[in-house]
Amino acid sequence: MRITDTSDLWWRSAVVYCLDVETYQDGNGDGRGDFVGLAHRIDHLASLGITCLWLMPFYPTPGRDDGYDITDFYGVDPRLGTHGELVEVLRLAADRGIRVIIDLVVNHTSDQHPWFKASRSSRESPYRDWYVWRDAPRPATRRTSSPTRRTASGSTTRRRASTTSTASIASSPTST
Ligand SMILES: [Ca+2]
Ligand SMILES: [Ca+2]
Repeated sequence: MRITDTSDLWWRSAVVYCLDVETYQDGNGDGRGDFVGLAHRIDHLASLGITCLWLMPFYPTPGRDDGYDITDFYGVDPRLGTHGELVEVLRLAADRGIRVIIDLVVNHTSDQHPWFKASRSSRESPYRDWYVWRDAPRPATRRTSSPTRRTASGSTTRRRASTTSTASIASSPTST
């Protein structure tokens, strides 16, 4: 018997609910969703029968890419709450038997992230090769307005538009 035969395959039977804290429930009346609001909705989510809560990015961000342009992977966007309020949501969810998973956006950052700023500042920066740089602008290519594209086989795949836009921000040394 392999060790994987007895591993926890919880996701196979999980009921996953994905939400953006910013657009879900406002807890302080400023018109923007936040962790205090989400905390007050945990029992509602539990009553729906969900077993896993999937949170879209809630990190500090300049907000140019719907929160996918992150400036601190360890932070909480102060407009959405504090680390303590995040922990309270995690505690409440765990108490109701709900797992919490989060979007960890590791393939790009905001152009305001300290890693990017350091990388951009010098070819000798230890962060230089954390990003892809080129000496000349990439030749203009035809851009499509739709995030949907066709694969060679003809099937349709959906790309996250935000990934495309931030990647272009992070890979262009001429952008600011
Ligand atoms: Ca709010
Ligand atoms: Ca968002």
